[in-house]
Amino acid sequence: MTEITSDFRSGIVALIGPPNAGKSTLLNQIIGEKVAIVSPKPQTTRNQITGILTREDVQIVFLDTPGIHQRKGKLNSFLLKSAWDGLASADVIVFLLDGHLYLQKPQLMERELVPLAERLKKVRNPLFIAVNKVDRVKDKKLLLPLSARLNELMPDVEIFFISARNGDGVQELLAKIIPVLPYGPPLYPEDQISTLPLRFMAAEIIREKLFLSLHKELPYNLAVQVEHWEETETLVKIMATIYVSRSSHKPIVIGHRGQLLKKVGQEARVEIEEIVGKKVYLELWVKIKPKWTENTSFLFSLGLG
Ligand SMILES: Nc1nc2c(ncn2[C@@H]2O[C@H](COP(=O)(O)OP(=O)(O)OP(=O)(O)O)[C@@H](O)[C@H]2O)c(=O)[nH]1
Ligand SMILES: [Mg+2]
Repeated sequence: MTEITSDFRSGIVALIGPPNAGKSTLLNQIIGEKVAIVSPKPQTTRNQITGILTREDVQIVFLDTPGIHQRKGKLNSFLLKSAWDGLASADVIVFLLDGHLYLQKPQLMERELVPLAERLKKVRNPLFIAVNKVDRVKDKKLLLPLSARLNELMPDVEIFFISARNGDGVQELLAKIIPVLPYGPPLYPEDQISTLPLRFMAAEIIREKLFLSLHKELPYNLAVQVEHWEETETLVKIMATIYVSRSSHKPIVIGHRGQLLKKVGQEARVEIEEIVGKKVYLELWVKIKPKWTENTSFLFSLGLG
């Protein structure tokens, strides 16, 4: 057990930024384990995801949030609320953005950054900017105009250049965050890495495998819920439902002769076994739930809103 001294610090750090910036990847990199699902598609994260880092001198609860975007609809507005709510409770905010993408698409940078910077300027919490994916930028000098623009938009905010994927610059960022956190005892046991229930983690892993296997609008129109969880000493039996919004989506999710669903189930099972530390029997069902993305009570049941 870590000995708690009076100079122990503990606090909450929110990771916020546009979709696909690498927030969940950064969380996993910092925690050293996969607590958040990741995919190349934007809007992978839907709920606030926590990851807890405990060291000799500090405990940080990181809040990974859904990417900030400008899309319409109830699901999207719930996602935005969840992202901005993350800020209210945070001691420190890390604003993460995809540096490589903005080098390719300067107009997108203006479109995404300007409204976000305006909003972030109004929050009082200490703020850091992390320009991510610098592993994809061979000539680092190319990043200078981006940092100049960020300086213009958010003067006095320190900028870090990081790679959430390989960890470059991440310890330097942490070293700046820690002294800003308040003194206080740890809130969670030192071996706990998230506050999320295993049932939720399992549903997320299934959703990640679906995100990776499906394309176009389909991933955005599905939700996963664990309906049944039965545990013995050596085995966990899980039954989960994949909800799709249209009848035409159901056969796509199931795949030819059930191949896609089978693959998703196998991939998810292996990872769920890792987190529960037991053998897993996983059963997946696909159900049609028209317009679920606009259904408030269903969104609540997914932990949104
Ligand atoms: N090359 C490179 N790719 C990265 C890095 N960080 C994240 N990625 C990739 O970028 C994609 C998006 O990463 P996520 O971590 O899911 O991004 P996010 O900000 O959580 O996205 P949302 O949850 O959709 O808002 C994934 O394909 C990651 O593998 C990085 O430092 N370098
Ligand atoms: Mg994410």
